[in-house]
Amino acid sequence: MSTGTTPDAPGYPAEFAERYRDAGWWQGETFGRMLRERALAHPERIAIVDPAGETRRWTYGELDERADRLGAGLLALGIGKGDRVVVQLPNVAEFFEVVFALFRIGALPVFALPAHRDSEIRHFCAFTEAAAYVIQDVAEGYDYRELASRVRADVPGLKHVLVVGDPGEHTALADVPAEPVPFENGPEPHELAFLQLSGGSTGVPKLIPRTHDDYIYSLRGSNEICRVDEHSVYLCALPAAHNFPLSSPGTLGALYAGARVVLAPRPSPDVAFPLIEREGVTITGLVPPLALVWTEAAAAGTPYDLSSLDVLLVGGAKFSEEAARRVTPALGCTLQQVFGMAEGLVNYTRLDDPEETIVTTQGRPISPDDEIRVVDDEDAELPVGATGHLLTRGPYTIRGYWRAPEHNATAFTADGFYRTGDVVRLTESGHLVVEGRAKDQINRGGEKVAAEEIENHLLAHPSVHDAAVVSMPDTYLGERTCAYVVLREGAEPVKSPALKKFVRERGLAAFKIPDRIEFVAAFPRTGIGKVSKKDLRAAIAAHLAAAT
Ligand code: J2J
Repeated sequence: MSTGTTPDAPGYPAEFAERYRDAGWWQGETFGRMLRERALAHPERIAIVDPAGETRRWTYGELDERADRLGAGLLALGIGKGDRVVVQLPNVAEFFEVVFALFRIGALPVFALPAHRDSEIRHFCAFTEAAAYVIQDVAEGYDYRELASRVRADVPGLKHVLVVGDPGEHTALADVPAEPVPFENGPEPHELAFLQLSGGSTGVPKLIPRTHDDYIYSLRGSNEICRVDEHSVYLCALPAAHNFPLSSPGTLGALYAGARVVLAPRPSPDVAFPLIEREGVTITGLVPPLALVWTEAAAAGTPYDLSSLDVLLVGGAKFSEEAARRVTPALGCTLQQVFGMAEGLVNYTRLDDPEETIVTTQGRPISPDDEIRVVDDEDAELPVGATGHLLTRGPYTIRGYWRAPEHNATAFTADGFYRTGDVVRLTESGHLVVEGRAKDQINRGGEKVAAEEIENHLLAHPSVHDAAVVSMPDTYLGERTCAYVVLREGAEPVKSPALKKFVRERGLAAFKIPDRIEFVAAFPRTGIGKVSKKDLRAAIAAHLAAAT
């Protein structure tokens, strides 16, 4: 029998599960038990530092007790094992209280981002048949309670909205906790722990089912590679729900190690640098545009002492060699490139790799059991050094998305390799270099935008006949989005600002709104009549180059 398989998602075939257990990768841990063990071992040690407002410092004992009480309260509300709960919180301590409460009772957090709006949240709540949706009252000037009211009106099955802060018409999270009860029905290590979001290339984001066993292995492996131990202090500068700051090695890796997590409400140097000095931060992770901003701020001279910082992880999008070379001189820490994906596979440069390797590659896999194939368009394996499609299979890479059998048939090979959509090359030393992308996605400084999703929003406009969204080069973000639009003949003409406004008002994350819209009479076509996005990308790149 395969393990972790549910009617909703394919798990690992039995022979693989056995191999991963025998090898010691899967050690039969769960998140709920893990936190309890840490809390028993060092109850007084600080686990979470939340500097927003008056700084809060939760010990391991306190986090454990809060998770217990909230878990009991959620059970009393009728939320139980296997139920989905959409969690959309900024970087606040309650994120961990909620997530560990859910882990403990075996309910599955669905990790939404603070940037998500009506269309994404409605989809997550409806598609997962969520029992509850957890929000902050107001963050960065946005009132999530109003969003929740609209979503509830559209998704009647959504029974509970739980609010950190002032609940308005909903329920305050602070009113939910109850007396702890023994959780006899907690999840098993091979069962699902949560649903993570895929960057995606399809009309709606796919959900990624991760098990306790597989994810905890990726944390343990990451900790070893990034040298995270109980003395480490991890700064969570990116949105906490992102897979990178969650697990590479991230906040969950830090908690696994018994280390300290410091939450940055925003990732800018004016917020992060004082926190690094004050809290003695040793390690953090950033996407390339932020790494550039930090490098420049430090090189220009900062009054803050950053000398505690040992390691800066940079990943989520390609970090240029030139930018990579500037990190250590400016920030005085070791650069570690990370090329990962919420579906599983994570690659790191090693801290003792030669500098050339650190600045020119995106690292090598965590596990000796991570299988890597670089193939051509026909799935034929290419020799080492050739550039091709990256396929992967291993002890923490999913075998299928959640409730997506049709998509799984093409996103995975028959023998269970995940088609990453990344175009890579393997070096002689076994390191991967990301050369490009075959998936129909824009990587906007680490934020992933699925072209089809945005095209669908554009097509909803009555004047739009056809739409094709492509990436355009950008010195800061690496890529931005450019939407090519063909207007409907005879329809009311629409201009770029009005069309952007139309898309924004449909309710979606701000980073998905096209940066630029180009109106054309027709799209270039490939030999077989498909829209040639390659030609569109070349056209906008040439146009931008000519303009500068
Ligand atoms: C080029 N492209 C990269 C890199 C990710 C750690 C780090 C990142 C993610 C992440 C993650 C890249 N160079 N260094 O989950 O645990 C692009 C690839 C990849 C996609 C995955 C982690 N690092 N990418 O970014 O699920 O295209 O995960 O397939 O958001 O980001 O995106 P996501």
